[in-house]
Amino acid sequence: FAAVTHDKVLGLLLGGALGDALGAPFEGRPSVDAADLAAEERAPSRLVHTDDTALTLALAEHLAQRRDAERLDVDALALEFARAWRAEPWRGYGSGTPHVFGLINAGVPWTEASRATFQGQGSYGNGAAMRVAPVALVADSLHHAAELGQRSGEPTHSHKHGQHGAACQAAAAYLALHSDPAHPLDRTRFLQDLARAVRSRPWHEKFDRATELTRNGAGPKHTAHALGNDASALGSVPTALTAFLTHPDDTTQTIRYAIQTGGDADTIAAMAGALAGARNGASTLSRGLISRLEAADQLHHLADQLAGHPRNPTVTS
Ligand code: F2R
Ligand code: MG
Ligand code: MG
Ligand code: MG
Repeated sequence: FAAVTHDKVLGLLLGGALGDALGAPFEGRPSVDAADLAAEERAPSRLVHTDDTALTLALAEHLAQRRDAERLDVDALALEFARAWRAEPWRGYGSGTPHVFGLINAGVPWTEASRATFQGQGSYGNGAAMRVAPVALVADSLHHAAELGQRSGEPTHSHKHGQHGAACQAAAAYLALHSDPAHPLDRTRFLQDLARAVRSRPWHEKFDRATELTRNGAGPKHTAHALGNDASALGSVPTALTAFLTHPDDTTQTIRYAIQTGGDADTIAAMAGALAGARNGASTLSRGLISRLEAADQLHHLADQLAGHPRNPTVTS
């Protein structure tokens, strides 16, 4: 296990936001041309984030402010998420989650509001997974990360697949954060560890397929076809994992691969970028791209707070 440095904490936050903002113009496209993506990288314009980063900021702020043993107050968190949506409803939210947030803002308890969507089934979307990575910064074990991830998902995603998506991405972020970039990542072991943290058959089937895809060096289109690229948790979290496990030592390549899976490109790239950023640190990210990131200052400030969090006593700079 590697020490959790300030550079890794910042890498997790900036990598996620960069994936989101760079992927945003491509969300919903069935496929993404490498030339279009290169043009987006070269453009001088500000990199504007979407709901993925807006809610990640809300969760990171929640964690930074709570230094008690519980770390997560789900009742307060539900209100904070709903307020973040009300402040900026134009950030590219879909339809399900804003419905839940509207109910919460009207005083309906989240336990009820989260069950009001999809004919009472609740959401199995990737919205709980897309925002979850910061919980890895305050977790003291792999299972703790998965548990915090699942609980942070509950206010909006009452379907078990939506919650397992958050548990999976949180556990993956924990493993990436504690991995040593000086040594090659053992991909098979990474996925075996995840399977211990997320005990659900459909997820295990996805992990097996991801193992095959990374072993065979599958490209983004092949991976999207095999694992999915939609806004469901099961159809995007394993795809993001595969992007990271294909390029674990290069955050920029991870993000490019994730965006080129197409479909829910901002969210797949946000999740993959957080994993690669947590492993490789912020210092490996392109300064030019980071300087264009809308939320860069806010994320730097949160990294300072979370790197000094009592959960991270071993942080070194
Ligand atoms: N929604 C979007 N982008 C499309 C709209 C863009 C926007 N209108 C614009 O103009 O810019 N992006 C963001 O939403 C995704 C995260 O979704 P979340 O928060 O999980 O939402 P939701 O609606 O609960 O679930 C997403 C979709 O999954 C399907 N689904 C979920 N549960 C279901 C169930 N029980 N039964 C059937 N279908 C279910 C639905 O298709 C939902 O729409 C991210 O991409 C984020 O970037
Ligand atoms: Mg989005
Ligand atoms: Mg290396
Ligand atoms: Mg999206």
